[in-house]
Amino acid sequence: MKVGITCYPTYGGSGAVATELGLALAHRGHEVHFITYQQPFRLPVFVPRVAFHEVSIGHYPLFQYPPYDLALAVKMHEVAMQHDLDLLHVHYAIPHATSAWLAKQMLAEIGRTMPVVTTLHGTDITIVGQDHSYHAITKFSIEKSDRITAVSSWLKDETIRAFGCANCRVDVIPNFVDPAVYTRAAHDSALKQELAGGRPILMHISNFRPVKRVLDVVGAFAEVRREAAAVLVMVGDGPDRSAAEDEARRLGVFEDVRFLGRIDGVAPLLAVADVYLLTTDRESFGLSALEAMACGVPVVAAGVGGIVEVVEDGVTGSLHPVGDVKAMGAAALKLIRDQAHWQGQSDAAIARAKAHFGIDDVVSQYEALYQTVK
Ligand code: GMT
Repeated sequence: MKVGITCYPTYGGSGAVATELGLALAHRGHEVHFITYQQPFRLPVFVPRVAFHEVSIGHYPLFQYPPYDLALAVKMHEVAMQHDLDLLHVHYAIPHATSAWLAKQMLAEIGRTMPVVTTLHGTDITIVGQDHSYHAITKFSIEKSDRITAVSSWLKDETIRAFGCANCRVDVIPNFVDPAVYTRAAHDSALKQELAGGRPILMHISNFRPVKRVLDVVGAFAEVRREAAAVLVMVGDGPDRSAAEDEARRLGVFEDVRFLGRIDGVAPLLAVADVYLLTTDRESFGLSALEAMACGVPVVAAGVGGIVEVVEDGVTGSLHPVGDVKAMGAAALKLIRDQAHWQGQSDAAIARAKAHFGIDDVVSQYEALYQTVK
């Protein structure tokens, strides 16, 4: 099949999932066209059967807000015609599902059918889509999609609740991980010495947006640090990074926190971590938690949203009330102090990641879905 994929190309789970899916589809012989404003961050320079089409936005002094969604629709229309696409698969509803609907209408004018598959990822439903400025167009664009998928059952239910589209058929296709990449065996363990001088490593990866509650990550680490030697590795960047740095200073643990900034390939880092911390207050899935689990890293998280479908409480990590940094700290401390407990959760995490979220199985689910609209 010839598939057009649109996503946010910069750092973030939805872009990572869309890109890994495109690469896996190409590997299976499909032709994949990424249509977005920048080369997706997980897309290597050249891969057979994969093309990147850059959306360029015309500027004009009248435009205080250049209309990216229109430029995207035009590029989708152009790529669909030039490459005879079979379908458009958009990741994150706003504005991608709307642009795809526009492109579909333009193609219909010349007698071309263009099915649109929309994958809902998280804040497109839970935050941005519920903002009054975007609610009606998000509901419309979701309802006009030929197929809708959500990355967790929780997100599916939340979509139906927030948009009232009781008749929408939303299929749950979870995020996935490649166990050949996300494994301790594939990476150099010497990095652990480099980062932490052999001390246990707690890790967090995100875009440091308020929803991630990165101050709680630092708070939980401070609980651990009070009792044991350890290092916190914070990967990523975003609006709350400075506040997290300040919190580390305030709690007297700044010397033991490494703020690495934005890093695209996180597998080598996860492969040397001992505990993964995820403190988000509304997580639709938690891709980084899954990637950590695949690397055998138990996850200590706030037990909300779709994260409870990823992390099995007490088995592959533990789930706690949002903001309960004491409980999260205590759970992390137990993991780094009790080797047998850590090993049990680590083994279970690897097994769960492979059994429920393996790349081959999930990509097949998308392929099957595509066949229904082709
Ligand atoms: O919704 C977002 O915050 C953006 C998105 C992203 O691009 O990082 O994250 C969401 O999609 C990921 C991939 O499906 C999920 O793993 C994240 O849980 C989800 N983020 C939230 O729900 C906060």
